[in-house]
Amino acid sequence: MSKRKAPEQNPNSDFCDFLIELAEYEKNVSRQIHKHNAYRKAASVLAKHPTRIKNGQEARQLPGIGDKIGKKIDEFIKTGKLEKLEKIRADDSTKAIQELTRVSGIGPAAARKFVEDGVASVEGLKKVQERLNHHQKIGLKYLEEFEKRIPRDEMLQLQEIILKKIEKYDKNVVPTVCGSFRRGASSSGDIDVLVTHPSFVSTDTDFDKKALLSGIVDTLTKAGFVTDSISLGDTKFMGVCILPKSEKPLHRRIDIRLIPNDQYFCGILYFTGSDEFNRRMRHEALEKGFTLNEYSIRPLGSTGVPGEPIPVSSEQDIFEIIGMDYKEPTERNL
Ligand code: DCP
Ligand code: MG
Ligand code: MN
Repeated sequence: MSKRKAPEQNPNSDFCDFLIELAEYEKNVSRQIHKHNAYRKAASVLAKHPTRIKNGQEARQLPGIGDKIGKKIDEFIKTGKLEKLEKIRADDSTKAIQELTRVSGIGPAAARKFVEDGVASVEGLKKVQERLNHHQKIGLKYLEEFEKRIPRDEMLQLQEIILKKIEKYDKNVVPTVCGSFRRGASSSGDIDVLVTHPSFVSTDTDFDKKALLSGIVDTLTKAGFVTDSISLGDTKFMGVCILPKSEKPLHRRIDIRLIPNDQYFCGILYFTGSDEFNRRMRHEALEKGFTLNEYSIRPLGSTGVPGEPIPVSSEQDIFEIIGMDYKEPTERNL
């Protein structure tokens, strides 16, 4: 979690830790994404709070912290632990599901299925390779490497190669590295690249998307940058890359998305995140009568039916339409 401060800067780090552990449980095991989001939001609010929270009552004054989390904070202060977490930690199938979802390509549903079929650990997975799909095999192969975050310095070097190779392949292609990197994060979990081409617009059904994207992927592969492909569709590549020629390169997850020119700025906005920032901005848009997603911003008629996409030629345009002050990517770390 890039947004977490080091414990010495965060007087509420122990609360944040248990909230994040609960959030992970809700996402991976009980699969209640709303609860997951609620715990994460509470953790991020507490992480930013400058002083030590004294009790649940005080915590409830903060946005995103309600009665339930307030009670948990009281319980934690009083007993030094949480009944709910103790139970979660002690449950074998929960532990197994948590362990299996460490593997890229194994989500909560697949993990549950493996556990039901008697495969309850990463070691167990290695013995049943034939039951894994291609993505899961790669996830298992690079498990430890994918779990290591990418320092910003390496992100900058990776970006340089991506931009250089793509420019060489086709100078009209416009690449942008988004995700936490674009928000200025000191480390990133993966590399999120968006590319567009001036002659590719969403209404054009003739444009050969597949040729362009696979051409880019081929170029990056021949350069020794892309090492594995997880999946290659018309507009989305999921794969693995390394810093070529470095001594002991770690394998990193990379996604490359090809976006139509007219949807590029909504795409960049979305894939820059953070996810919490996106949720807030979508909410703000709705209040002003617009619907915003990764493709477009559209006005909502009085009946709530979305109209045609509003043309935008920058991220600023989108903020302006909604009537929000522009936020630089580095100010979107919510
Ligand atoms: N995104 C979103 N909602 C999701 C998933 C993603 O809005 N459920 C958007 C916002 C994210 C961006 O896509 O910032 C990229 O997704 P990542 O999972 O790669 O997240 P980050 O790049 O922000 O963080 P990390 O450094 O962990 O990769
Ligand atoms: Mg990312
Ligand atoms: Mn990503």
